[in-house]
Amino acid sequence: MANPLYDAVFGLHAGNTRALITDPLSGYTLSYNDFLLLGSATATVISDAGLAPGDRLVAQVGKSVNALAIYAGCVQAGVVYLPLNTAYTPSEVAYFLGDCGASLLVCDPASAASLEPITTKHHAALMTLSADGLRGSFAEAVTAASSSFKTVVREPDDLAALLYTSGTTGRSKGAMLTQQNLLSNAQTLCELWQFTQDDVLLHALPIFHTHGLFVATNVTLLSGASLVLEPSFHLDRAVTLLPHVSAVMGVPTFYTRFLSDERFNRALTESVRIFISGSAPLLAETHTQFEARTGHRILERYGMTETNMITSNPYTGERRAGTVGHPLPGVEVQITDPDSGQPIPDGDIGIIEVRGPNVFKGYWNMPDKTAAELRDTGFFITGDLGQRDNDGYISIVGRNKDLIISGGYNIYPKEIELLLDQQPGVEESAVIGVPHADFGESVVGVLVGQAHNIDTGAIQASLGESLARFKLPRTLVIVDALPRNTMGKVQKNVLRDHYSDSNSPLG
Ligand code: MLC
Ligand code: AMP
Repeated sequence: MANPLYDAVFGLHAGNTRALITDPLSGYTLSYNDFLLLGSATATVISDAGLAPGDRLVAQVGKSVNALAIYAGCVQAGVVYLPLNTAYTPSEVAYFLGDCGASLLVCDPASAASLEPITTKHHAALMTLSADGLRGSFAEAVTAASSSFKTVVREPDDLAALLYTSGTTGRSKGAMLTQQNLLSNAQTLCELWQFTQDDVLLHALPIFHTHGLFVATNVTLLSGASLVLEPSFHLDRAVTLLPHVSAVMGVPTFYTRFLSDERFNRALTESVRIFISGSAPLLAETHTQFEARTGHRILERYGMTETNMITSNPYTGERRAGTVGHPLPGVEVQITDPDSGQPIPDGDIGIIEVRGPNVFKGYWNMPDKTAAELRDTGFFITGDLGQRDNDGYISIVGRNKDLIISGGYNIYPKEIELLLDQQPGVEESAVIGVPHADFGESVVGVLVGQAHNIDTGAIQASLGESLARFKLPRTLVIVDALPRNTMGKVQKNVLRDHYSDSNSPLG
């Protein structure tokens, strides 16, 4: 094939008049063919902006059909797509732009003034696209562009996307995802979850992460199904849309929010054949309550930016609460001893490692980090702690990495601690995740110092200048000292236990 990902996911739909995007409430639809034309016009704009195959395009834009077309346009033009969380601040964007050596940034018109100095510094072009996808210099260029674009030839091992994921050192790493990584995973999931052109997926996830961008979008496109493309998860709209869809993909917060709505019951979910959850742990309790209310057993799967999807509960077999199911067909999982790296027997807890066509190529310009996490044998060390039972079901029991997952967003404590340590009056700090009913976990910052020397309000304001709001500690507490073990290492588990029962200041 000339461009395996483009041809399989997008190109095969040329001339297809069925709806790719649909809004059952307003009656709006956009056919596959019209979306392909939009994607090709987008590819023309990208190419006319001077980007050659392999160049990087960074997009920090709201969720819209035109934003999705940037992904399609990049794949068709052979350009590496790098989507960013819309919550990132200019200083966060500056890092990504500089690190990847982007040629073009597409951002919201409202952010253009603050991002322009950054693109100038990094010699990248800047174009704008509004959240509804209709305004801005990029939108205007797409409207005027030719929708005939000759698809650029790509090899399976060529990069399709660069997705940044934070690291334990506080420095984000660009995961290099190839055409083959994305395509093989989408093909496997499409088959496993039995997606067909009759499906209508409620798509309320952001399209700047693996879950909403690759899992939800590629699977739908491959199967010829339709997407109800919601700008974000809005409970009332989602409840209203449920009778019109056959599939839902979400983070656990979607499901706990559904359960909090008294309209959510068996009748409302009759048309849905599959509810899929991932990106964060789904409590067994949520699984059970969900089944009691609707008769549906949520299908939980497990994945990571670097690996796409790794395991899934079965579609037809038993979906076991509290587990993430079996390795996907063609994907190998081994569970290893954290110290020796050797595989351990079923039932024992160790580090989950994964190998297969889904596993990324390495971190952008970080050979040492790549070597530390991707073994010569091809196994990627996830840093998740898990165990496999006698029936082959894998459970995730913890993390061997200092990571907080809040509402499906990853937050790396180190990044916040580095900033907290610089604040007036703060001698040192520790950032932990504590249980949160809505987001699963929320962020607590523990500061060492004297209360009269520390202005927590000023600290929050200072952090807000450089960090996306979802990363900000919801609570800051001041203590005399941090608990340490005999080796001098901060005992975060002790802090988590101490602050676990509340999201309010505990002193
Ligand atoms: C929003 N806020 C959050 C937050 N999302 N705070 C902590 N954690 C989050 N996840 C904050 C905002 O900063 C704001 O704070 C306030 O909450 C309201 O913002 P909002 O935008 O109205 O929030 P809401 O719409 O309720 O969003 C919550 C959410 C959203 C759960 C629907 O976060 C979401 O869609 N999450 C999905 C993330 C995802 O796709 N993850 C996949 C990663 S891929 P303030 O202070 O400004 O008022 C991956 C691999 C895999 O992990 O396996 O899939
Ligand atoms: P990210 O780096 O954003 O791709 O996040 C990947 C991490 O999300 C994994 O390493 C896991 O810790 C977590 N994760 C994804 N799916 C699940 C799941 N079903 N259960 C528990 N954790 C999950």
